[in-house]
Amino acid sequence: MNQYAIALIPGDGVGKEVVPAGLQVLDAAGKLTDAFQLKTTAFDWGCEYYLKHGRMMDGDALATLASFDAIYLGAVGYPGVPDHVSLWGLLLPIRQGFDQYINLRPIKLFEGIQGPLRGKGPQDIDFVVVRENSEGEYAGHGGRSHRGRPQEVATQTTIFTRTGVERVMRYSFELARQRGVKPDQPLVSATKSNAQQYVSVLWDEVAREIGQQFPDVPWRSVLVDALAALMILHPERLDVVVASNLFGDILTDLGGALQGSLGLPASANLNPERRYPSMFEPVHGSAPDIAGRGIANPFATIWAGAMMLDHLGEKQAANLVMGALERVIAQARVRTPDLDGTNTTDEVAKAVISQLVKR
Ligand code: GGG
Repeated sequence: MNQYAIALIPGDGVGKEVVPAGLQVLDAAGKLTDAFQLKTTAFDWGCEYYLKHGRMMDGDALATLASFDAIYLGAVGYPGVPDHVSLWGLLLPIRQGFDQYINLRPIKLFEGIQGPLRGKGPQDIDFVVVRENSEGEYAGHGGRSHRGRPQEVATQTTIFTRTGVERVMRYSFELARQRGVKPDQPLVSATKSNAQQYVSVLWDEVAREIGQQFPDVPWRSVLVDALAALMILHPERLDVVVASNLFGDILTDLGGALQGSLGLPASANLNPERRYPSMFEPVHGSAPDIAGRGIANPFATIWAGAMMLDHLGEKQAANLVMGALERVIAQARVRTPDLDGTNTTDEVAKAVISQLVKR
């Protein structure tokens, strides 16, 4: 039996509710397949920790986390701690410190969910956004001077490196190839090279160079504003989208809306070379408005857990969890309020477990 050391960081708000729910499902999948056990260690890092200790996580957090096989994270951020403090104190140091340069965010409308787009069903909305996760607009480069004076200045420099763009492009072209080449769904590279004549032009040049190494994979470059419109008007034309850190973040919230609820989309922060642990999390944040009521949708966290199992090599269990999730959604009997249901987080997790059957 395989054993995996998993670091749990529930974090803030609903993160503390959805991570235990997700873990129940993953443990049940381990028992059912008799293939693996998750040895978990929970860390109480987050905004409450910050208010007590003046930092979001331990000073040696990365050294501690480095010994784990994967990290399962809930959400970060809570009123009382500025958002940039919580994000730069926990999530971004882990993504950057562990060189998790791929943020994989699948966008899929599940059977049984009424999406917001007229005339578009599950067959039309099924694509993956590959978000560059280590640099770009989130490089953390910049500063403020002359604070509070009329001449105050703030800069936030976008940094694209050739290495950084090459590796995210290569990953995306390989993913498009793996998903099966479809001439009517070329890989889309999100750009803004009309306005951003340095960073986005480098991005486009590298896309062309890497594209030449994948002559079988059709691709095109689309301005990010036009891409936002395309996601609404013709999502069926999308299969793999590669985008910079900020563009990818914004587009995938739009993608979450296309899925019918922000309680659904999941994401994987991957270090593809496996030099460091990868991290799996729902796309959504800590949702302080519903935190503590036990009604947060655990779907995204369970889905992120399935991505973690897949990454660990437990493909059978990952597929069983996804199948169970899809059946619960399709049956529409057990749902949290974001999907117009009346059930609790725990009831949804239990419903998913009840659908976990070997077929
Ligand atoms: N689930 C993790 C979380 O709290 N995400 C909210 C957030 O603000 N994320 C920013 C990002 O993904 O860049």
